[in-house]
Amino acid sequence: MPPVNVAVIGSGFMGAAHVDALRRVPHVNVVAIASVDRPRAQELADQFGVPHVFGDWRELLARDDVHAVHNCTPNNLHFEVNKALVQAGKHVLSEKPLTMTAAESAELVRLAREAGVVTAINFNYRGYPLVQQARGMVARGELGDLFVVHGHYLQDWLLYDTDYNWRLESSVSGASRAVADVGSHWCDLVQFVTGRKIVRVFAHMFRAHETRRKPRVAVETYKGKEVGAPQEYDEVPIDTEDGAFVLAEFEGGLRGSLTVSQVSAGRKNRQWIEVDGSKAALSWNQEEPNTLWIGRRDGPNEQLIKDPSLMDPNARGYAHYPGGHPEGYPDGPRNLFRNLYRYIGAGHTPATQAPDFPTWEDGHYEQLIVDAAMESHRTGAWVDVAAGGAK
Ligand code: NAI
Ligand code: SOE
Repeated sequence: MPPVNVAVIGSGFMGAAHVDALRRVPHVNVVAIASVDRPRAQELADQFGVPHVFGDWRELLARDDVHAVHNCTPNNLHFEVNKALVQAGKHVLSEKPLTMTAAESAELVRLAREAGVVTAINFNYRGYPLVQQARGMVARGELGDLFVVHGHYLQDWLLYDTDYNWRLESSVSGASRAVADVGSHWCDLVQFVTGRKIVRVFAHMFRAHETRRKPRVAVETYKGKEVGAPQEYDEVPIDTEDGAFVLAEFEGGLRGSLTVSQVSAGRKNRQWIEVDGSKAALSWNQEEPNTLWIGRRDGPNEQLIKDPSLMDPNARGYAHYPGGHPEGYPDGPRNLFRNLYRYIGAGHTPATQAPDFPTWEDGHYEQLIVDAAMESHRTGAWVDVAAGGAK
């Protein structure tokens, strides 16, 4: 299989994570990094042996030696950058959220189909071995009829009013923050594991801080926790939610609930899912991803440890080391990128083969869920996840 040449846009938290993961994917060359932070992009390029660095991502568009691009920019650039890339004929992996509105994400899906390129979105938590195992167990009916899905996504990095990042600015991040930023991962994960879409939501959003102290210098994602309270700041109003409670109805009448919060002390990235069925239940926690809990009524509960020899064939390929050797956050994207480039390398398209990675269609559907949650919060009513735009 000839190698696929990949460029990464953005050199922040995720730009660096993508380069690192891509370097561990077979048949992929990372050929360029583009970022407005050129010095940091150069530093990454030197570290990982990447030949080209650009200050402007548009320089990638006309290059025939760039086949695919990863968009790791802040949310407000996703639509413009993703659109230009597919129109230039590039395969694109976008960071989540796909765009800031469902109208934009519908347009992107349409444009990508017209261009005939392969698109993906980084709902990276699907890439964990035990998440794949959980999906297989549900699909094989090991849980029986599904009754309830519940869980939460809790963080503390925005707990204090001195914590700041571009995600707190709706013009950069979007009208929803906690739900779109991390609740979207949870919704994607439970839909992936159960194989059922969320069709209706009832949401109540809340804000712990009406104003925050914005430092006069930019603070990278999570770094505010290390540097402490800013010495020089402006007090600014906040118009996005610090958290939410979301009730959800899934296809087939399955019901669920999600609590999401970015102000829960001690919780770092506690993304926790539980699926309860008529025969058994399962739960998985992103902070302890190498254990899958299986609950039973008439027998002892189990803790399945990530160990390829104990896992199903569908999940085994996502584990790269024997049992007792934990695999973690950097390995999820690596697995999804592997699937993506295996698919592109084999010349597949969605018309010829179902993708084994999250796609822009999934990203668009998430955007519809986020929009429905915001409308529900505004109106105090259940809202259907509209099937508007491209499905
Ligand atoms: P960040 O602030 O750490 O990095 C953003 C990068 O984009 C910076 O290097 C910045 O210089 C660059 N940039 C800004 N404007 C640009 C432009 N016009 N052209 C080129 N580069 C530009 O942000 P972070 O945390 O890396 O987030 C980036 C995206 O990744 C967001 O959409 C976020 O939602 C997503 N994300 C996803 C995660 C996941 O687990 N799937 C984890 C963290 C972030
Ligand atoms: C910050 O809340 C963040 O980095 C999100 O942007 C990511 O998508 C999530 O995976 C971890 O937390």
